[in-house]
Formats: sequence, structure tokens, C-alpha cells
Amino acid sequence: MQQTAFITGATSGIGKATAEIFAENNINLVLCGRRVDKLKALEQQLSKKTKVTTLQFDIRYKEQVENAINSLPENFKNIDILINNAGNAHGLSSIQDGSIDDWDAMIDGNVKGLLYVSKAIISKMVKNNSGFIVNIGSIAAKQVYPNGNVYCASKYAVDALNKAMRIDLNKHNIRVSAIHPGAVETEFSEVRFKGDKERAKQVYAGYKPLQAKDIADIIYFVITRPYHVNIEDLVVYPTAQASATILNKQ
Ligand code: NDP
Ligand code: 8X3
Repeated sequence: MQQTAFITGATSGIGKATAEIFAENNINLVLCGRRVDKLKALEQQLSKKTKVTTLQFDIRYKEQVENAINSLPENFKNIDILINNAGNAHGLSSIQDGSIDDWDAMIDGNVKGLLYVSKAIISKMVKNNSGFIVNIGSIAAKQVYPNGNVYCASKYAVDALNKAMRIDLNKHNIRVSAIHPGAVETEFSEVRFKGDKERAKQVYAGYKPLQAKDIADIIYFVITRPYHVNIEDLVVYPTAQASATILNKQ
């Protein structure tokens, strides 16, 4: 039977690349994000390959999340695969200089938003006694680096929630996995540096960073293992990276 995947943060980067590879493989898609133009363009592109619907909401607001998920058409209500991918870093400042608005955006989006979406979708998975959840963490979920403070804290929370989901959902036959990428060249750094394209470019200069498709391929591999196989947690670096802060730049 054809499966349905619900992908948050599908308008860009890792989420978009995951939507593309899922569509190639005939997985029905619920694509989410805030930017309607990008959602609509992707829907048009991927509808040629699979069934697609889109949901526009800001993951930080629980009413928006609930209303959007409740509004799904009947044939998209049954979610087999949830990709908890939406998220961003906002700023890169020491703890004493950080902006409280940036902290709110990261805690509200990366942690609370992930919980709001998960809560709405897990209840149905539990009823179905099946499902697959892939949580996108980060190397920042495993290592705290200078000025990473609140972004790292938000991703350590994702790591903890990933473990918690696996434990609590184990008896309901729901598989739970996390992927923790190092540097991936997406809109991520542009968002972190508030639209400063030059500064963002420097993050990926002097080495070959991961591309969104590299992570999407891994997500697809993870969700296509036989039913008795659950990959717990993968850390993925570009070859030039050895830790959150060690990069072999030429
Ligand atoms: P992008 O900035 O390219 O994509 C982020 C996605 O998240 C967009 O689709 C954006 O959609 C969505 N999003 C962000 N905030 C919200 C919000 N408040 N409500 C709804 N959707 C939101 O970055 P990546 O693809 O790189 O990031 C995807 C995930 O991967 C994130 O969780 C990030 O932390 C993680 N990650 C990224 C790494 C990297 O180096 N790039 C490394 C490790 C982890 P829209 O703006 O349309 O709402
Ligand atoms: C994104 C990678 O190293 O900027 O999560 O935290 S990093």
C-alpha cells in the first residue's frame, strides 16, 4: 500500500530534498512550511510523481499546528512517516550577548514546534499500531560549541525527545530515528545570520559541505529498512569535518 509522509520544513534544504526523493519513490506527501509560494511550487513539481498536499503554518503556534493538521483532506489523514525537520538557528552570540527573541524562536520552533506536530500525529500512529518518526537533530545535539548555546540546547532537547519517543512508543510498534548532520549547505546559515549572504557563504567556503540531498538519501535509506530494523541515531559529517568546530578548510 502507498505510504504517506508528513514533512515539516519542506520549503527548503533538507526537507525539500527529502520531499523530492520520497516523490521519486511514490510516497504520498504532506508538505509543510510558512512560505506559501514555495509550498505551491513544490506541490506543482512533485504532483507529477505522487499525490501531494500542502499545509501552511508556523510551527511555533500550537493553534496553527492543530488547525492545519485537522484540516487535512481525508485521504491524507493517515500519516505513516513523520519527518520532524523544520527548524533553524537564529544568531550566533555568546550567552551574555544573545537576543531573547532569537532564543524564543529556537526554543519555540525547534523544540515546542516539534512537540506540537508530534503530539497531533503520534496519537493516530498509536491507534494504527504502526508508524515511523525521523527527527532531524544536528551535531549541535551532540556537542556544545562556542556561541552555539541556545541552538545547541534546542537540539540536545531534540536528541532527548528522540530517545523518549523510542522508549514510549516502543510498545506501539512505532519506529523512531534521528539524523544529526554536520555542515549542510542550505538556507540555514542565511537564516542564522539574518539574511547576511556573504557571512553565510563563508560557513561553506574552503571545503565541500554536505548537500541537502546527501541527508535526504540517508533519510530514505533509514525509512526503507525492513520492518524489524530501526536505526537509532546517525551522525553525518562532510569528509572535511571532524567535530562541530574542526573543519579542514583549504
Ligand atoms: P533551511 O533553512 O534551508 O530550512 C529550514 C526549513 O524549516 C524551511 O523549510 C522553513 O520553512 C522551516 N521552518 C523554519 N522555521 C519554521 C517555523 N517557525 N514554522 C514552520 N516552518 C519553519 O535549513 P535546513 O534544511 O538546513 O534545516 C532543516 C533542519 O536541519 C533544521 O532542523 C536544522 O536545524 C537541521 N540541521 C541543519 C544543518 C545545516 O548545516 N544546514 C545541520 C544540522 C541540522 P519556512 O521558512 O517556509 O517556514
Ligand atoms: C547545524 C550545524 O554546526 O551550525 O545544526 O550547529 S551547526
